[in-house]
Amino acid sequence: MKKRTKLITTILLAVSVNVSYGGENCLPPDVGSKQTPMDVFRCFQRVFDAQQDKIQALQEQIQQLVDTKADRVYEVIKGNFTWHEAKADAEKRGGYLATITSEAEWFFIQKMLGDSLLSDANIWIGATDEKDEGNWRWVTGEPWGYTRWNTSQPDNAGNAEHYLHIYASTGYNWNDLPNSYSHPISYLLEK
Ligand SMILES: [Ca+2]
Ligand SMILES: [Ca+2]
Repeated sequence: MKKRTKLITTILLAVSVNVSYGGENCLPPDVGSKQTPMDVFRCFQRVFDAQQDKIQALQEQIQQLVDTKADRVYEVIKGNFTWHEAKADAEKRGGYLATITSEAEWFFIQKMLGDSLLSDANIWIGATDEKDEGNWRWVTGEPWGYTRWNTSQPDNAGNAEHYLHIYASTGYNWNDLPNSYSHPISYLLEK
């Protein structure tokens, strides 16, 4: 139970910094402004409602994360792997290539790993469309839904990019790559 409470606290801390005020400007009306106090009130109400929706969605994600992954740990395994080598190595260690199935899980991973994740430019994670082009699947069979694709990705370049990796220089967005790549690629282990 203690572990769960710690997990929930950590995730809440991680997501709280990402909840913003929805980008709407609700400044009080200036003299001569056409904006009335009621306009300002309605603006704040919209911001509040949007926040509530976002917070509720994150709470649901956190609950799902706790229900399904309360005892999981994540670790960056440094090296120079092909995607299939990384998958086999993760299984040999009793885990699997990490599956990131919600925003809450991604925030948690970032919070948990910090610099050890940030320092690696390329990290394999556990999804592929090798069996059916464009039909991405997690290695665990978890439902495919949450994504962090970088702009214009996945592009299946050379008709050979079927493996998912996190690319640090794009703000940790996702890209598809071929199984074997010219730069060293570590991987994210989940177990
Ligand atoms: Ca592909
Ligand atoms: Ca690509």
